[in-house]
Amino acid sequence: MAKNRGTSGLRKKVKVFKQPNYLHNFVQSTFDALSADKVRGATLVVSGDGRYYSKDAIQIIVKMAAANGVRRVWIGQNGLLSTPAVSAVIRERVGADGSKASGAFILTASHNPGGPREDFGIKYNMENGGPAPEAVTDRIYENTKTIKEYLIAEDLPDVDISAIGITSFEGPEGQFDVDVFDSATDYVKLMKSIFDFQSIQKLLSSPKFTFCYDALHGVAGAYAKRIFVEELGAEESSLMNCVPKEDFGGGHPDPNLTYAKELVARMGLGKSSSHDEPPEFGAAADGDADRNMILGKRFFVTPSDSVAIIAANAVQAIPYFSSGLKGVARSMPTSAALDVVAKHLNLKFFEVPTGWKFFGNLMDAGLCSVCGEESFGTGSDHIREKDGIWARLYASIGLSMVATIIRVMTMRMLTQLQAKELMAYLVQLQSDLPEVNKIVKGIRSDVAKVIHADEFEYKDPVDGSISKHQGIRYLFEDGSRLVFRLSGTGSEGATIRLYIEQYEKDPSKTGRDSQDALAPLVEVALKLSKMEEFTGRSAPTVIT
Ligand code: G16
Repeated sequence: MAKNRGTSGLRKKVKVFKQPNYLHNFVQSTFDALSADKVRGATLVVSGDGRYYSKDAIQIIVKMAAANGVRRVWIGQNGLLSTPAVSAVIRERVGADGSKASGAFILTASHNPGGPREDFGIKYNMENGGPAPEAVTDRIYENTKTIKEYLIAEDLPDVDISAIGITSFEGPEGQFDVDVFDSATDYVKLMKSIFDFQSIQKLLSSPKFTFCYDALHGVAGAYAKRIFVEELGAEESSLMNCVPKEDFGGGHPDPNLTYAKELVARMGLGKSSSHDEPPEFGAAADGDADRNMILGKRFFVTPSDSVAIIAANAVQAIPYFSSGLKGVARSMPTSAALDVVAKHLNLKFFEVPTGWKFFGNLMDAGLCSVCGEESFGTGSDHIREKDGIWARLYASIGLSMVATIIRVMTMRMLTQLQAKELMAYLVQLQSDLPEVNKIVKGIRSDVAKVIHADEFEYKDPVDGSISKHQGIRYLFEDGSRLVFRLSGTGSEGATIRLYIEQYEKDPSKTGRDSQDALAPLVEVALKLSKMEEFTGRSAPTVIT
């Protein structure tokens, strides 16, 4: 089996997952990587974003769970649970017999497309509701290399996952229950304990506040109608693409300016005026509803700014945070806007590698309340995953504050081919700062000096574990940064992510087009890394 330690689980084309025993090997290797009490007699959640192949995968995992001695499996109706809802279910749901879940298989390839020729994915979340830490994913990977057999209760009949209710079976290891429950109830209850729903309802009923929400045919649709329409009284016409589909309607369920085209057009981006007045506020989610994109009328809020804005206003805006923030955290490539807020509010601050799992330890130790990533993820310690609907609820309250705070611009670029050679070159280059500066000055004399370069390494302050090779950073004297790292979520080939950031102190310059403003740094990044030489590309495949 291929290496499965991606940024968040195993993601491959459906045809790869359909190979004999492929999914089975991953599932058995996961059971074998967990301590026995988390499997035998335990309660497991199995659900996901509903993409193609999920229904088959659920039946396989249920049968394997029974054979491995699992006592009960909880499944969201029709196999649907968003990634944040899975986290909420693990942490909050109590079964009719008082049972609590000890983990979950989440079936999703996140923002990657779905369908017979597209992507499927699976990851395991632990009893704290967060993604398995590296120690566990490393064990899973090692097991996949040596696995000789898997256990499966072939005789167990398929379970009807469309009907709510508990079905009991006589499994090979004794009684085995499958509990199919409503996908939204636990999550909605949690949201109501965090936000002041009455105030949001008042805001949404104001004729001055118009919004639209695009689920890109992902699982967010199952929550959007329930929360925005049924609970908060919004017009159904505010929802776009909110029917979950196995192939996401043929689209790419990635909430960014490239793929959420319909929403971007409706919000009037890039137009100074339009025939139809755009709504005041827009948001989108990815396939499994953990990522989010926030837009204002004719403007885009970068995810890096979102987390800074959330942190800056959390205590005043959200009842859940009324007693203060324990600390804040961002992933390394996320812009330093949050650092500015943390300094200003005198908050504990952490910079972690890419991957939501790194925030979980900080939250469990009571060190962090709000965190975020440039890859369209924001969240808090209410669960242990990033949370697209939470972010959208927050943003509708915080929107009025947005326009004044955006000061940092970021940009991301993708390419394929020879990514590893390019990274090896950059690792070598970063160790010689005078040489780096000589090259930079030769490319653009108007760009600031590089004062520090390194390959990012993280020592977890809670458990002391060390994560190496987390990307290469070039830090400039004026606060600008260039970061290069390999993506860990693609299902094929290799993708380089290039993050370009510039701090702008002058408020009169903050409205500039980010591509224009960043042009000198883009030139430096492409030439310094010999991008064209290594990859044959002189421009990115996607800019977000
Ligand atoms: C996953 C992780 C995120 C991480 C992202 C990075 O997101 O959950 O914490 O920021 O991957 O992606 P890449 O490695 O491609 O840059 P998701 O939404 O894909 O599960």
